[in-house]
Amino acid sequence: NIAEIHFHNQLSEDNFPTMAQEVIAGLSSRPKYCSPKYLYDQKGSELFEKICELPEYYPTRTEEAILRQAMPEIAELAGKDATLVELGSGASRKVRLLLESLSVRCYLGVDISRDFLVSSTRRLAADYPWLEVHAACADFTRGVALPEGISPKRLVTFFPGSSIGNFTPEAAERFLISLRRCLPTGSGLLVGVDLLKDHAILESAYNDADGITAEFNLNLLDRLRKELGFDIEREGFSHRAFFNERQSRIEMHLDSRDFQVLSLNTKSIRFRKGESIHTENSYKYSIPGFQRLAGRAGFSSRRVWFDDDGLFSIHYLIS
Ligand code: AVI
Repeated sequence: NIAEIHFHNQLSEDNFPTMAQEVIAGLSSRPKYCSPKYLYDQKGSELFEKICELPEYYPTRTEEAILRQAMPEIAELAGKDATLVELGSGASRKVRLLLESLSVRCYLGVDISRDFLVSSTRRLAADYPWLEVHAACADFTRGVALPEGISPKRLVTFFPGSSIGNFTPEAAERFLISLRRCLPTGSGLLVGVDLLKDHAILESAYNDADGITAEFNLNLLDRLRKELGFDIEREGFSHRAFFNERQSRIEMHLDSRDFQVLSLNTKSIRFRKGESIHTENSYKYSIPGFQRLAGRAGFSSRRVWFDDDGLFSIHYLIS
C-alpha cells in the first residue's frame, strides 16, 4: 500500500563536500569531535530505533506515557485544523499519538536520513488517508524553513525525544530563536526534554547490556569509511559514555584503542592511544532550567508535564 507524500529536498543535492569538510574539521581539532547528526545514516537510524526499545533507555517509553496522559490537554492547546511539523521525525511513531487525538490537517516530517524519512512518512500517509503528508529531508541544525505549499494559520511543532539535548544550551537557544522566526506568532512548540537524575540511571541508558548504543556509536566509523573513503576500522575504537556533572550532559566518545594514523587522500589524522572522537552530547535539564532557556529564546511556557519518577518532561511553549 504505497501512499503519496509531498517530498521536499532541503539538503544540497550533493551533501558530500559539506559532510567531508565538517568531519575533517572536527577530526583535525583538539579535542577531536564529530557532529552527532552524522550518526544517522540508514543503519544509524535503524539502530537508534532499537535503542528506543531497550530496557535501559527510559526516555522513549517515558515520553510516550506522558504524551498519552497529556493528550486531551495538548489537543486543547493545539486547537483545530493545525499543521503539525515534526523535527527529527525518524520512524514517526510518537507522532501517531498526536495524529489520533489532535485535529491535524497537514503533517510535515523533517529528518536528515532520507530513505528512512520517505518510508516512515509513506507509512503515515497510508495509515491516515485524510492527512496531507509532507516530508522534508533537511539538516535542521542549520535552521528550519517551511517548504513552499505549507502556509499554516495554526502551527504546532513537535520536537520529541530530547533531541534538543543534543545541542549545547547556547546552540539550543540559537536554534529556538531561529525556529521562532519561521513560525507564525502564537505557534505551539511541543518539546520533549530529558531531566537530570541519578547518574547511574543516566549512564546505564547510554551503556546498555546488549551493546546497541556501542553499535550505534561505532557505526559512524563505517560511515566515514564507506561514504568519505577514510581508512578507518571500527576495531580500532571502543565506545565510551559517561555523565559529565559539571556540564550536566552525557558524553559519548569513540576511544582509539592504540596509537594510529588515519588517512583520507593526502590528509592524515593521528590518534594517541586512548584519544577520542567526541561524537555526542546529551544535555539533561531541570524543568525551570529548560524554561529559562526557552524564555531567553522568546518562548513562553504554557504547560509542562512529567512522569511520577521525574525522569522526563514535555513542554508546551508558545512563540
Ligand atoms: C536522539 N537523541 C536525543 C538521543 C539521546 O539520548 O541523546 C541519541 C542517543 N544517543 C545514544 N543513545 C541515544
